[in-house]
Amino acid sequence: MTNQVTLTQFIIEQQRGLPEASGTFTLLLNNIVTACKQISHRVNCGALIGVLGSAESENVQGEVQKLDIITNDIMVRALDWSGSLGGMASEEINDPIQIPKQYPKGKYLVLFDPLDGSSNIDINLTVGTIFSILRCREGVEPEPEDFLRKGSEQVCAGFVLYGPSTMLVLTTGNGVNGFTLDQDVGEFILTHCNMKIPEDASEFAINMSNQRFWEAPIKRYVDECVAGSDGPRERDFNMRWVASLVAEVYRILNRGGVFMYPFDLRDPAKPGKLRLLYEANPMAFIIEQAGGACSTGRERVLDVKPTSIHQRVPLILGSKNEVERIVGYHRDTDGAA
Ligand code: AFP
Repeated sequence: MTNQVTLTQFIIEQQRGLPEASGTFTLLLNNIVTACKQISHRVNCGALIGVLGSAESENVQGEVQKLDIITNDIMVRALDWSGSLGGMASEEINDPIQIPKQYPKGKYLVLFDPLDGSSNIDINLTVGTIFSILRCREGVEPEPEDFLRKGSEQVCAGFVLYGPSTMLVLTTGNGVNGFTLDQDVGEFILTHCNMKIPEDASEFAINMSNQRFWEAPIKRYVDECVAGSDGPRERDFNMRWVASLVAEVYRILNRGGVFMYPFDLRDPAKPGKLRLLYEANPMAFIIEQAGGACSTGRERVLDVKPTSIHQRVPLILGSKNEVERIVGYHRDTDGAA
């Protein structure tokens, strides 16, 4: 028997370290992982199972859905019966998802994006599932306000990457660990212990086509990266843009870098594209636990007080020294205003 550590063993051993643990969290995490294995299978089948384009309908974001709604249903069905949840919130559903009356309610809330990067599905590029877990009052129907909690209150955050391999990246506040799905056995195996992000980096990720809508601090940072060794940074930079947050974050966890989806001058009511509760917050928790930093440019993401479930925020995350430089540029600009 190899000395591989399965996700199940890892979670149970972590639970042993929490004397008050009742096993409810372990069951919840196990159910999330089961849902993600099912989603991985659907994604890996791609056009073979004919779902691409079949579930044509508009979601609450006004976007055409394909596998989005199917993966949302997989997550809901895997979680709603467990007795561990007071409720759920999904990128695909406008209002919080209630636990059916026939099931007991529990002490956790799960907020998730079932298929991040879904516009990549049709072109067979990496997509993923992002989830965030909060505690809630037990046995009562959660109010919308129960979901509107700062990211610093998360008890767990993770994402599953459906790429060349299927990987789970997870934090419960004691560092970040990566698990690779052994497709033959159907178990996630610990392959990336205690992931740490290099504090310096020479790779940035941003959608350059939005350049004319950026604020000055972002323009300054990107211009300096593009100027490379001829400019004030005196070294060359590389650029990446996968249009899939999970892929960008996983790359940064492995080799450093900085990801930016900044405030966009096009529509002040839409301060960025990424959603706070089920994209920015879980990624911020993971990035900080791995030694990186995550900011809106003007505020630590985990300190942002949410005002609505589908609220968007500007998102700058990655290698600590690069994020701090960008935040400094925002301070310079705001201070000069
Ligand atoms: P989709 O899920 O609609 O593909 O959006 C993915 C995403 O929210 C995030 O994963 C990417 O980093 C970002 O949007 C890509 O945005 P652009 O398509 O504007 O580059």
